[in-house]
Amino acid sequence: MKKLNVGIIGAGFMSKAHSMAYAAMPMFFWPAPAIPVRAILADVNEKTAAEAAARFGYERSTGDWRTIIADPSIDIVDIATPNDSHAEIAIAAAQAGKHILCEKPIARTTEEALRMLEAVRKAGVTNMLAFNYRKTPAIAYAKKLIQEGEIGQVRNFRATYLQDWSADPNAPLSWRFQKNVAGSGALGDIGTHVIDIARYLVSDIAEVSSLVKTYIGERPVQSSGLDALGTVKIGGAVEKGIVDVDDEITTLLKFDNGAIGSLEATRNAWGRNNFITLEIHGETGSIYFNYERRDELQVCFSNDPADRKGFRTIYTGPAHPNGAALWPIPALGIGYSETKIIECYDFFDAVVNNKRCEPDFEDGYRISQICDAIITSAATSQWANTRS
Ligand code: NAI
Ligand code: SOE
Repeated sequence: MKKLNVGIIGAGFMSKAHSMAYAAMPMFFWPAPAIPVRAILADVNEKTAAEAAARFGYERSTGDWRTIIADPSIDIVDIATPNDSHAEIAIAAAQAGKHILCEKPIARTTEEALRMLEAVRKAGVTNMLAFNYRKTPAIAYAKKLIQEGEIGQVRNFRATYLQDWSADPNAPLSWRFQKNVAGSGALGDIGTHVIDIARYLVSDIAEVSSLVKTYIGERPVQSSGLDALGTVKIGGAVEKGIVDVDDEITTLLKFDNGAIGSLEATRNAWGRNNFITLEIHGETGSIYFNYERRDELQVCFSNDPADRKGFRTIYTGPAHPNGAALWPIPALGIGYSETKIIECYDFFDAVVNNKRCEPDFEDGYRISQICDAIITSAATSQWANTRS
């Protein structure tokens, strides 16, 4: 069977998730499009790279990502670094003819995103953005129901992405609070996941009317170590640094296909952990999803008999998208890792069979334009067009 050599950049949270998917993908999807070979891992810190390579199963490591780009044996470059390095690495990888899996959001700015898009188009390499939540079987099944007309024309889409790891002002100043690294705050970090799902399930977004807030203006500086996402509390008199990104966004949406909706994203909602909810109302039915109960899709159809009309729960399993590859009966428990395994399968399938991968850099660029419109709308108190 064909093998493809992967060079991964970054040794943190996503490096672990992607590496696990490379190991697991052929165990779930067989025959696999190709076998991922975990060839080399790079991190800015050489010692961290060596440790992570041993832990995540890579043959070798390096302290310089350019080693991966220069290596002719590497087929795939996996970008699992913070957002400030996505553009530089992706453009170099495309110029070297490598296929690219890049973490979300595509970049810090739309200008960077456009340069990345132009580079992959020019090189003709397969490219994918890691908006993995849309790979959750229940969300893919919602897409199937909508495409098959089960709820009729979509009228309203309502989404939240709520977390609470940044609600405590003593949670440290992660790179996720620094505009020069992250680009934006909750908007780019988690809002983009639900913008991706909105575009996937409904249609592209034409206009937005938005509010953007920052509640906690400074945070304790993190002295060392990997990003701990608020789990390490720094108390007492400590040096503080400026937070220059948003804590929360809320926006109304007008879709290209005439549907309307709303979307909220914050990492400051006490009690909410990874609370991605979607409610979609169509002419003839409704769909509800909550990622904290991600095996389940709730559906309601207008033609159900009057005495039993209401939401009912479908547990995803072998009968649902990618379900047959995962587990033999419903409700065994789909997790975050499964979304990454499906993402890995889709990417390898696209590379080997020379297909367009979804979501790709074009989707990432559009999502970046939508984020810009959300910021513009909040600043001007006006509706903003996502294409101007
Ligand atoms: P992290 O902070 O856990 O790890 C980042 C790693 O990249 C660190 O090991 C750091 O030393 C390394 N690094 C930073 N700059 C580098 C450079 N120029 N060259 C080589 N190594 C470098 O970050 P995490 O959480 O893994 O996030 C990485 C990316 O993944 C971000 O873009 C983030 O938005 C995205 N992400 C996506 C998730 C999803 O659900 N799809 C979940 C978490 C993060
Ligand atoms: C932190 O908000 C984070 O790790 C995001 O960066 C991811 O994209 C999200 O999936 C989980 O939470």
